[in-house]
Amino acid sequence: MTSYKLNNLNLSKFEGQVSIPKYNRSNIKTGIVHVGIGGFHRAHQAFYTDKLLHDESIKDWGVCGVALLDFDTKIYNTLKEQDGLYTLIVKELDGTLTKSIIGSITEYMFAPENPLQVIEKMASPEVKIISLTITEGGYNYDEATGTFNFKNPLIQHDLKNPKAPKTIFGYLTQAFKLRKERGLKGCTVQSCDNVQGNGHVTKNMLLSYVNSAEPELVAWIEANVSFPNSMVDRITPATSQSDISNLLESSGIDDAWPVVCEPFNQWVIEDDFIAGRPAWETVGAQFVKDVVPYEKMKLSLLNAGHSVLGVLGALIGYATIDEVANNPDLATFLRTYMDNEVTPVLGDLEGVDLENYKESLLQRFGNIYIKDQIDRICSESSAKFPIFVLPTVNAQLKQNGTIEFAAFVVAAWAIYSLGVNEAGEELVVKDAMQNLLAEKAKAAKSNPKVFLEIESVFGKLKDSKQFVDSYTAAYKNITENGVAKCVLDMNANVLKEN
Ligand code: CS2
Repeated sequence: MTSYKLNNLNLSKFEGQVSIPKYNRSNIKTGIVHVGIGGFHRAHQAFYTDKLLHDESIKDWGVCGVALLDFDTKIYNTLKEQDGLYTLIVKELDGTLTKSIIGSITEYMFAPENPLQVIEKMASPEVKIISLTITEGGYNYDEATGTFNFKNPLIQHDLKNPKAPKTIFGYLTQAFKLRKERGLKGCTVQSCDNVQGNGHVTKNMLLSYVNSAEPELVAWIEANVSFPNSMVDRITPATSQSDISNLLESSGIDDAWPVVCEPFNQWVIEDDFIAGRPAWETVGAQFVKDVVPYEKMKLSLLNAGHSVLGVLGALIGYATIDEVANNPDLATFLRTYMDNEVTPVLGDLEGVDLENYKESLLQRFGNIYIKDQIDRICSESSAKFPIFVLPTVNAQLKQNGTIEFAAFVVAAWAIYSLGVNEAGEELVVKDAMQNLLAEKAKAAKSNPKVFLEIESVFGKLKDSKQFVDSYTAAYKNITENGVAKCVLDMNANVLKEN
């Protein structure tokens, strides 16, 4: 099949092959600056916004995608070469691929190259929303102190170099400073990351930074910026080389970085947009008064479920999540964790069919076409465990509930952090705290508790005798018998108890 480079000029050539944006992209004004244009944003918010822009009357909600980190050069260059266009490939449950070219990213910027351009854009009056996918770790929250981490060298850099920042906090501060000086209105900062109370956390972290960098701006932000909480969901594995070549061969689309994802998508948002917002509810988003229960449910069941399968699966030697989820023993283990340890702390989830939700998660994890990489899931676990798993543990400990399965997973993570699986093969440990994790993991071999001393991850968990005992026993058990055998025994014990 003849293939063409994906860009504006060639767009119409793909019509008929895949769905393409039907709206006139050159007429769309930028209303949203989005920071973090990785796969997730492109499978989620940009996808919803693209659907919305198909209503020809909507012209104000184009997205300017900002690549924040040096490391993001490749995605920036790709979007630049492709005029912001990319292909979204949905891997349906029966293996069919539904492909659409997404057009909602109409501008793109590379912050390290031109920080002032990004600050100006964020301060521009037509921009009503600054949205973020900066990862769990990007919020710079210190679990040990419950406060903003001023020790982070990048934060220190931003405090010293306000006009050439490196973190989102430096950018937002400068943009709001300009808005204030120019007598402009404020806007909404919308976090789209997997963080409990992501809007609240964004606000608290930003205000801590501003209080130090530009104290006189605090009151202006409090009065002029809103921070809605939201729950975001769509499993988006890393794009593989074969995804790229299949697209080229099957549809003739030469796209350097398509995005692959599952069919399921959900976006639950608090309706708190100080400068207005797109009618995302017309394309499937839900606006609710209180998003907290939804977030809690998703983080502690879906994301924690991922971490459970990821860490256990990695040690056994699996490569993708579907392989682990389709192992009946591990699926039973996960389901028991969800039922016995997570469900009791979820509180009231009015209108949610929890049984159905848990069942559907196991199906989504088991989708054999998604091939979600365990390496992706286990990456940055030091930022994920405190959000996905440990709140459940702390809540269970408070109400004298069981924490045995969670303690087992934490023990597995300590062993995982040694960087070798049970077959002696090397694991790709990718984590901002990698060195410390490895150091503690080594020391944990003779004294497992040492791993729990990483306070910025575990907080005060090392002081809980119940947790430490359960974790230590699990650590010993895994080392002696291996994950698979332990899982089998734990499942059998649960059966006996019931
Ligand atoms: C995953 C998430 O990174 C992770 O550990 O759990 O990326 C997950 O796939 C998304 O949150 C799904 O909505």
